[in-house]
Amino acid sequence: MTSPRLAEIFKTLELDPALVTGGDLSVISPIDGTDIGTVQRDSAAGTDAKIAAAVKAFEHWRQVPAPRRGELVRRYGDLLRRYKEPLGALVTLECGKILEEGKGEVQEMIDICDFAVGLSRQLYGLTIQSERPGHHMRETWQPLGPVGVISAFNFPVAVWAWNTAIALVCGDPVIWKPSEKTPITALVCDALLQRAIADFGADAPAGLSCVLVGERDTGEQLTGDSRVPLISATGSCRMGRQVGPKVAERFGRCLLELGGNNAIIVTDSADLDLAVPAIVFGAVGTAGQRCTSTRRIIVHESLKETLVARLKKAYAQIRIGDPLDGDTLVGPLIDGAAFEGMARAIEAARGEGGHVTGGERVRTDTHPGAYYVTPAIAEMPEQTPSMLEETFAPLLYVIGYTDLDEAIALHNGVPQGLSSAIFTTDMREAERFVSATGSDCGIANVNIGTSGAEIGGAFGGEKETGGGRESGSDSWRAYMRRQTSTVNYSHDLPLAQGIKFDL
Ligand code: UN1
Repeated sequence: MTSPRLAEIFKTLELDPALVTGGDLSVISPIDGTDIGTVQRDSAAGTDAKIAAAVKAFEHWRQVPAPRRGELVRRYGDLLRRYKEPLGALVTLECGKILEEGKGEVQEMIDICDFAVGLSRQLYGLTIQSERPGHHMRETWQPLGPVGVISAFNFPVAVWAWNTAIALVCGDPVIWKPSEKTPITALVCDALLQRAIADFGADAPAGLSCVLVGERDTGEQLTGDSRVPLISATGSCRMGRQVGPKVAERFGRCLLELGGNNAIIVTDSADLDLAVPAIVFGAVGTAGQRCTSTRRIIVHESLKETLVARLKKAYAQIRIGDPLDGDTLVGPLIDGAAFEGMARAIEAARGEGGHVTGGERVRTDTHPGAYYVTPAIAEMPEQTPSMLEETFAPLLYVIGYTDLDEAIALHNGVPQGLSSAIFTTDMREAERFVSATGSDCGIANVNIGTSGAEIGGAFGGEKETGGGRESGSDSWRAYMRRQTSTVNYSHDLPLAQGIKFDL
């Protein structure tokens, strides 16, 4: 391991540095573009063996009572509470989000563990009235089997935890293929879970959790394996387009959480003291690299000039720099490709008649190997073709509107459907936005921004976002199989629908 910061984090976590030394995949910190460690890729045979171990673990785990399974998740949550600081710092070191957000992610892990512990006593099914005398119908939710989790660099730990805490209480082992850009946080989260598993005793087999380190071919092997009944994948629409059909081909289940193109409508009655900070956090938080980041503002023409002026003033105060420094609000982009994507989108916006401010690369003298940018605002003449795409960077488009129907049509006029918000003090406008004729997204907020969802709700979106729901509410159902049972406790065999079949 080459990074003293990483060495210190490993020491605090009481983990073996061998985990990140001597492997064949080097990990680059986006903070300064340097190597922080190396991890070992899994071979195809190694991947196969890990999937087999998960299948074996399932045979036992599915028989452990759900509240007892919850006990394992509770212990894991305790470990996360203890190690929130170093784990948060590791998230920052490996993916570049600011420390506050790194710790926030660990907090999300803790919260979902708490949620899952409660859930472990609430995996309720229905009882149903039978049309036949002496019969009883019920629905039972049974464990499903090993769950494959594919996660992205931008939420390197929380998204896995949403899946894992729920899957574990549902009776399912988890096989995790993290982004190749953030394998260290994955190995560390797994090592801590293995610690909880070891302390738990014989009820929890080691194969309950594993990490597959690798690139696209490893992901393909996982998605193509029919021993894995559910693939929960977070990433780009392009990735989802490959994963979805591959899993469907073998009649597996997919939970897709793909790209967003999240907008905020700012109406003429909006409280700008709320709207401005919400937009700034949504657009520049995590350097615009959340799937829920605010990408488009649709503002009433009467407020457009005022809003843009206030946004520019706020943008001028944003402190861009080392995400480990407590003062920083915006850290680096993940890599050079992300910067090029942003530069291309800005060029396209200009070509479409947009007026763009920001978007320059900074700190090249002190951090030549890293990609720090000033967040950009693009005032657009209309909703142009380049606005229909998700650019994973702090680039915010602004367009005007005159009536709410038009604003909602613009809002919904993109292929993605993850998160959305309206800022208004008019209850008719607010209710319209969250009605059947309002936002078409999985998340529709009033007077709060598009990002920073709580774990208690179901998280996910419509259209090209993929339709999956993770995290809270009744998302757990995706991790179990529904079984309908009709039990005859009479001495006769009446058939349904009154059919007579006398022998
Ligand atoms: C993601 O970007 O993949 O709403 C997930 C949020 C977070 C989740 C984002 N709780 O910003």
